[in-house]
Amino acid sequence: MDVQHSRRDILRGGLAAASLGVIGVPDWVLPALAQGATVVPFLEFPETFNANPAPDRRLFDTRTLTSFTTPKDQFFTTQHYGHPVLDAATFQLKVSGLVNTPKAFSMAELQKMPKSEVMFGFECSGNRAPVQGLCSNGKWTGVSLAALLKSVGVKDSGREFVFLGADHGTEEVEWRTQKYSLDQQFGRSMPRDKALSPEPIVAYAYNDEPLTRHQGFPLRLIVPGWYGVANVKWLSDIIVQQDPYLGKYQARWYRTVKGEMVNGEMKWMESAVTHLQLKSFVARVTKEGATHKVTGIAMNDGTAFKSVEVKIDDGPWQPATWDKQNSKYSWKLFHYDWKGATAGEHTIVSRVTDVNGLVQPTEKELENKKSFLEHNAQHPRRVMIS
Ligand SMILES: Nc1nc2c(c(=O)[nH]1)N[C@H]1C(S)=C(S)[C@@H](COP(=O)(O)O)O[C@H]1N2
Ligand SMILES: [Mo]
Repeated sequence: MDVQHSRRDILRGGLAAASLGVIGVPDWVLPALAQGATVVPFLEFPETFNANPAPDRRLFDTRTLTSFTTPKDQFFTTQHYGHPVLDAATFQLKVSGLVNTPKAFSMAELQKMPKSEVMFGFECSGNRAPVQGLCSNGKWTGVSLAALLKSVGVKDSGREFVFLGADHGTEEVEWRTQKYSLDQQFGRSMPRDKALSPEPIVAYAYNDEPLTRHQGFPLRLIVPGWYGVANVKWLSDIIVQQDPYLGKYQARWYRTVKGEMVNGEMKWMESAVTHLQLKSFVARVTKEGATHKVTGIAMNDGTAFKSVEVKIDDGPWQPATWDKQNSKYSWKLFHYDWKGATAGEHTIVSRVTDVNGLVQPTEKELENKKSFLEHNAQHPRRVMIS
């Protein structure tokens, strides 16, 4: 059952939907703080988390979450070479390599092409406890990447699609015993199937306004269901080639190092950071009268969810309620009313399960993951109830 696509799908889903507690639940809009309501502090939350090294990096304070889409000036931001300032009037997106007609597109040309849009929430692959602030959600509008590529004619031999940002820096590139100091642009790649799939968008707008400079003005790649790093900002070049691209931020920086049991043997594998791993966490707790309202965020690659549950201390897993605005590639908000909370310290944790039966892992189950990227462990929050 596909619980996240529409209310009708949810109602058709019968039993599983009932277990989510979605039937008969009023459509709720995320509330700002109600009169007399207070935000319950998270005990491990470092209050100085956003002070440094702002403004180059901004984390979203999930405790202030009051809207489904993140306002543009609160959208998290992080990047490797600062923010280039580009002039939309002279900007060009150059498409070259294994295409029939290499072409440079102006912003005016792109804006005349048919529009595509997607509600997409993503996190940086480095997002993790205790802050979980490297994630946001909103509506992206632009041109379908597949349509753009079809308009220049991709050759059959084109298998690797490289996306370069206008941002660049000097990198020490090592090859065997040699070291070269080279000026390189930020670059990422995708295989042919992904690049020509219907979802990716070359986006020029966020929540119906031009992208901010932080978000990649005037143009960025949006790859619904993939980690932040795939969404190349200040997108200036698309190069179609045959062989895998092995730039620093593709092959070296964004890797996961983990041990996996294969045929009864531990294999230490290194893999690329691509699609979002199944994850949820408690984002915000407010006290409203006798009830503690828990709001959480869940994310994955677009695979439908089966359930999201919340657990207090050593109690049972309890079903949470989905926000009706959730859509396939958005972040998914969920809600849980915690009644009868007693004074003192408590632990509150969430977990999601997808329709394939994949369950969000515990910290313990991730112990063989050495590197911190793609950290989708269940995240117990400690709160003090007064
Ligand atoms: N050109 C360019 N694009 C980039 C990056 C970058 O350094 N340069 N960083 C990536 C990473 S690691 C993330 S998490 C997202 C962050 O996007 P945001 O700043 O809009 O949140 O941008 C991605 N796109
Ligand atoms: Mo990232």
